[in-house]
Amino acid sequence: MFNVAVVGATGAVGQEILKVLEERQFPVKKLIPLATARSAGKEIVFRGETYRVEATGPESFEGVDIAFFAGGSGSRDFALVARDKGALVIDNSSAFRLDPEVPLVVPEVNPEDARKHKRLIANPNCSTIIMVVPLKPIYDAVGIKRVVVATYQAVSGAGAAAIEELRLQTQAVLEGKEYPPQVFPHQIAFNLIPHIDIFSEYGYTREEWKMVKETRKILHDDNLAITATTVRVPVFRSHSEAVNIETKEKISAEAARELLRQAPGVVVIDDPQNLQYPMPITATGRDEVFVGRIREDISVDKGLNLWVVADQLRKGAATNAVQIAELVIRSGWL
Ligand code: 2RA
Repeated sequence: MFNVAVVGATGAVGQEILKVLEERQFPVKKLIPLATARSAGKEIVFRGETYRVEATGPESFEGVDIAFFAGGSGSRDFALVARDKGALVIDNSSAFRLDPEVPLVVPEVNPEDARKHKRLIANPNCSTIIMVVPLKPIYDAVGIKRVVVATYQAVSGAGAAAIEELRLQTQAVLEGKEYPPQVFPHQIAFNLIPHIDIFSEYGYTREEWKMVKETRKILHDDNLAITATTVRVPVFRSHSEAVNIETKEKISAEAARELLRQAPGVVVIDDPQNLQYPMPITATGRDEVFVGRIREDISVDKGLNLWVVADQLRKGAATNAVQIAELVIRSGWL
């Protein structure tokens, strides 16, 4: 049994981590829910017990075995404090993801990387996790030369305030009222915004670069060509991605479907004749990555198109983080 801290326990990801720990009966001896000073004093419920959330401080990590950092900005220094005090830190922020000393792990894809941890393991970005789970079996079977991905990302990826903004703005628009954007740069209700995180090199956003660099790190392939366009859509929960793959060897749609059916953490829903394909409402509340619309890209010799959907708060964040901890414990790598 372990003393477990959850930093950012009142946020969208932190709340989900608590839920996943409870559902998966994670061996929690003592729970320490932490947050910023602003959220300290709020109450959370875990396994039927009410806890008062404390403000995160250097002394918060005394005796902590495992610390889940939900990924809020400014938690970087505390992650290092927790690690130095002896906790295994699983960090959902982007602070350490590309650090060569820090494993970036999706348990279905690169579990062995976790073995090399120095008490700090990074959880990849949600849209990366969702994509690499179905890419991995194809990568192993036939090799991948290039990936072109467009995302359709739910507002909950931007946190609890973003969920509220979509809800209130949708109501306001329907009532013909103004609701100026606060979280997003533009109106999100009845709109799409081709802009997630800040703009960076070559006109790509940081979210797009995360998908490129993190995927290469997870698959250990710096030569993988990958380009992304990431888009915010007025969906509350679960990200979708249109993934185009150029493979090294040819694979038929049927063979890819079979591979994906066997792949850990993947559910194939692909029966277009009966209108069966995954959608955000299919994936919400689930831990698997759903794949459908599997077909050959007939514009090239060796190509595939996939439609991929997953609950980004669960598999894209909380579930993946808890699965990393389970992997480390199970493998005796703690
Ligand atoms: C988003 N990628 O959806 C973020 C969350 N990690 O905005």
